[in-house]
Parts: sequence; structure tokens; C-alpha cells
Amino acid sequence: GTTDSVDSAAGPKSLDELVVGFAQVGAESGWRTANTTDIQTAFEDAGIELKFSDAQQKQENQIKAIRSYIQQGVDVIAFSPVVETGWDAVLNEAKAANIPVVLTDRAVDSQDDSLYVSFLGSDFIEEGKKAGEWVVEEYKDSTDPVKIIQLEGTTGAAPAIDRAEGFAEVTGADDKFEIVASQTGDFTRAGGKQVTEALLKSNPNVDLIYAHNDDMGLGAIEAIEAAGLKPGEDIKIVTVDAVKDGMQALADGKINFIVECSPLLGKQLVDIVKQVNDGETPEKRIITEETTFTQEQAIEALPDRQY
Ligand code: GZL
Repeated sequence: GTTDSVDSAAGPKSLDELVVGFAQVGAESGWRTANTTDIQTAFEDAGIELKFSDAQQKQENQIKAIRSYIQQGVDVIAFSPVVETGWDAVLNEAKAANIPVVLTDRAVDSQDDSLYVSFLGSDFIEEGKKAGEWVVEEYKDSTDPVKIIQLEGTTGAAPAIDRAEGFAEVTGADDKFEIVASQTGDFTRAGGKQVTEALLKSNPNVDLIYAHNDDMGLGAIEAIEAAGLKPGEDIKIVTVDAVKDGMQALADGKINFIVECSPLLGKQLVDIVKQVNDGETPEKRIITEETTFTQEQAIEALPDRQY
């Protein structure tokens, strides 16, 4: 008999026909590599093809990757914008090509939120506040000034901007807390070490280092030990992420508190892609579940940590 013609109306594709393009920031930190692994595994498990690119933390490389996904006519584009600004042009090109875009992890500052269907990731201001709340509690009985060095993430990145904002909002309420120096370590261990070495020279009696991620905190530990001081005692350290190496340093007492930032966004990203494929409208803003860790909690949690 004759074969029916395939229904030409653009209905949902079968999952093995879907192609998703993901433009990743880079491989700058333990968090990033855990994020990449989780996303790649989630798409493998779902049987959906994932095209993947690593931008080595350069915005122009991410833009090139997004343009190539547009050229290839992928079904969905997802990416973690290395910085907040400069995306409207390429996102308008994706919109003109009718390719839905999902923001994962980091945000863009675009006023036009029609340029993406959903933003899946943490609330970085909340993370900064949690770090600040621990510091306020830790020094509640101190009447002396508390001198703080801040190791900032990548300049212009949403987590760097927002973690600084949340922390300043909470600690700024009491003028005994003084951020005596604040400089970017670009979210890397090497950056954290170099900046801490320099800033300790000009601020020898600092009380605490607030690092926007574990990797810079781990670099700071190396610099503090090289200066003959005890990290976690002579100089306390608070970080964000809670990746394995950070949690180990916390368990060892070299870091004092970690605010978790979960990299495990893969399954939720697959769900968003399935919703888009089925013609459904995903939540515009999906906030990641995450917690905080003291030394005792890190010792307890370490054996089960996935990353
Ligand atoms: C946060 C993510 C940050 C991590 C860093 O969601 O964008 O980038 O905190 C990573 O470790 O480099």
C-alpha cells in the first residue's frame, strides 16, 4: 500500500532527532568541569545530541560558537554567558533564526527577555548574602575592625557582580567590617594565589578572605602558607561553590565556611529542552537548590559528594 506522507506540521521531534548546541564558558574551575560533565551526561542519558564548545573564558569565542550553532540549524541553543553584557546582537540572530535560547548558570543584562526562553541557575546575590551572614555571626562579639580581602570572580560576570553585592549588603550594615582590598582572580586557583600574594603584602594584618569561588580560595591557601601563616586560623577564608577540593580544605580547617553553588544543571536543562520541543513554555527563571557547609557538615558530606 501507499505510505502516508509525514505530517508536515512542525510537531515535536523524537528525542533522537533533536540537536542542542551548548556554548560553555571554559574549564577555569572545578565547578566548571563538574558542570560540563553533568550536562554532557544528562544529554547522553536522554539520548539527545549535544554539540559542545569550550570558549576558554573568551566572550568572542562563545559568540562564534553560538553563530555556528545558528548556521547548523540546531533545535535549541544553551550557554552560560561568561560576562553579562554584549549578547543582544547574537541573541537577536538566534531569535531571527527561530532557535530558542536557554541561559544556564550565568545571566545576561539584556533588557529584552524575549531573547531567551528560560534562565536556569543560582541566585548569586543570595549566595553573597549567605557568606556575609556567616562573617557577621563569626565576628559578632568582636569590637575591633574586621579587615577583609575580597577575591572577585571574572570581571563583569554575573556571579562576580552579585556575590560582591550580596556580601556587601550584609556586612555593610556594620562598619567594623572593612573590605580593605578587592581584586579579580578570574575564578582560577592561580589567580587567587597571585592576587592574595600581592594583597597580603599591602595588607599584612587582614582577618578574612572572601573568595567568590573555591578555586581562588584554594589559591589563597597556598599564598597564606607561603607567607608562613595558617589559613583558617591566622586568616579565615569563606568561599562559594563547595566542589570536592574546597570541601576537603573545609574539612581540614583551612577554609572556614562554604556557600554551595550547584553545578548539577544537566537534568533540568534536558527537561527545558523537552518542554520546548513539545511546544510548552518553560519557567522563565528556575533557581537552583543549594545550601551551605560548616567544617563539621563538610566532614559529614564529603563521602557522598558527586563532584
Ligand atoms: C557560578 C559559576 C562560577 C563558579 C566558578 O554559577 O558561574 O563560575 O562559582 C565558575 O567556580 O568558574
